[in-house]
Amino acid sequence: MTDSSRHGDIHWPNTHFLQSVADSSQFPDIDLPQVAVAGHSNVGKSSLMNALFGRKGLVKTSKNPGCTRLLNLFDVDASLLVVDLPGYGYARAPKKEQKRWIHMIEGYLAHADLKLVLMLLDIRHGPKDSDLQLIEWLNEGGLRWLPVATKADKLSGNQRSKRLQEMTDAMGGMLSPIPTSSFKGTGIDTLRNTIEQEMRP
Ligand SMILES: Nc1nc2c(ncn2[C@@H]2O[C@H](COP(=O)(O)OP(=O)(O)OP(=O)(O)O)[C@@H](O)[C@H]2O)c(=O)[nH]1
Ligand SMILES: [Mg+2]
Repeated sequence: MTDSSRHGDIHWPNTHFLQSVADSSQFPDIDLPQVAVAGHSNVGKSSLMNALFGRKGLVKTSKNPGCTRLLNLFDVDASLLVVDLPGYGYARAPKKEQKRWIHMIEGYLAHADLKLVLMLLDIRHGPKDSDLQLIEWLNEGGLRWLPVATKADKLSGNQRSKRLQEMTDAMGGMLSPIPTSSFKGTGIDTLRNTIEQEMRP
C-alpha cells in the first residue's frame, strides 16, 4: 500500500491528541514533519482540523472567538504532526493577552521545524491586515504557506469564485486559496491530499 492510499481519502483515521504547550520551549522532541494551522480568531481552524481528521469532537471548537489559547499538537498516523494555533486578532481580548498570543505564535513559527503553514482566511472577510502581516512575516522567514478559504458554504457559487479571485489578488496573485467548508465537507479531500504532497521530500 502506498503512503497516499494509506492516508488519502480515508480521513487520517489514526489521529490522536498529543499535548498542549504554552510556547515552543515546551515543545516535545518529536521527529515528524509539522504542519501549523494559523489564522484569525474564529476563522474555523479547529473545525477544519476536525474535518481533516474526520473526527467531530477531537479538536475543541467554539462560536466564541479565542477558544484555542495554547498550541495543541495532534499526531496523524505517527507520520505527521498537526499544530492548532491560537487565533490572532481577537479585538476583545485584553491587550496583554493579545501580545502574549502573537508572541507565542511567532515564537513557535520561528523555531519549529515546519514544513508548511496553512493560512486560513474566512472566504467572506479575508485577508485582513493582520493576515497580510503574518504572510509577509512568513515570506521573510522563507516559510512555506498555503492559503485556505474557510466557511465556503456561506457564499453561493458565483460569489465564491469572485471572492477567491479577490483574495488571490490581495495576496499578490501567486497562490489561490483552496475553498473549504468544514460543515459541508467541501475541499477537505483536496486539502488533505495537498498536505500529503507537500510532505513528500
Ligand atoms: N458556516 C460555517 N461555519 C463554520 C465553519 N467552520 C467553523 N465554523 C464556525 O465558526 C466558529 C469558529 O470555529 P472554530 O473552529 O472554533 O474557529 P477557530 O479558528 O479555531 O477559533 P479560535 O480557536 O478562537 O481561534 C464556530 O461557530 C464554528 O461552528 C464552516 O465551514 N462553515
Ligand atoms: Mg480554535
